[in-house]
Amino acid sequence: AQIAPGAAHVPDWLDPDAQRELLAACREWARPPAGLRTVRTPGGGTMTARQVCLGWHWYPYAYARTVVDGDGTPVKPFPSWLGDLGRRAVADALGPEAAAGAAYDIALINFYDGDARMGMHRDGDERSDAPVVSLSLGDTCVFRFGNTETRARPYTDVELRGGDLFVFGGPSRLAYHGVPRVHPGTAPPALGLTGRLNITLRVSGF
Ligand code: MD3
Ligand code: FE
Repeated sequence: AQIAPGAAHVPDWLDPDAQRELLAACREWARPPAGLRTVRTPGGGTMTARQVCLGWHWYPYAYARTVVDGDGTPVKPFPSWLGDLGRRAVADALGPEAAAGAAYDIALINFYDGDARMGMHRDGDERSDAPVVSLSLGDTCVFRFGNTETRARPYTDVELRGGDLFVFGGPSRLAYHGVPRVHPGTAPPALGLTGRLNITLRVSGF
């Protein structure tokens, strides 16, 4: 379903096997070196979701090839199968024209426990306007999709469940968005994940 121009939600895009495989890969990527870390913002705040990056390392508010705000090691490579998954996701959500030539080279993976949230923000550190692909695993969350002008209303709240795909392209690429709440204990029990995990795929343009 399209929720705004260029923003499409595809519930249940990942089948249970695909969810299991993606979770296993995320757990591997979360291990040190260059593993899961707590992100500290320049203002002295701490993000409640913990993060691991592939391809390029994001630190507020820029990209680097090493974990400059962590163990200093090289960022793990972005695997080509993940780029294929990203193009398939965009083609399914927005159509084949939108996916053509999108060379995904960044993955940001956020791990949320029951109390974790993400404040309203825009993602503007990439130089490409290629659509951002979001894949969710585990607990359901409230995803807040706003407007391009301000972090306040008007916005639309959408439930994002494990297995859901969301793609943000066109005019939605620079919209404010956030995660005001996670619903603990709503993950499919067979997956074996406590909490929520979100993978975003991006094109750096670098
Ligand atoms: C809209 N992640 O990693 S996913 C982020 O659930 C981020 O972890 C949230 O916001 C999460 O930056 C929300 C949905 C999402 C991701 C990227 C976007 C929406 C977006 C980029 C541009 C516009
Ligand atoms: Fe974001």
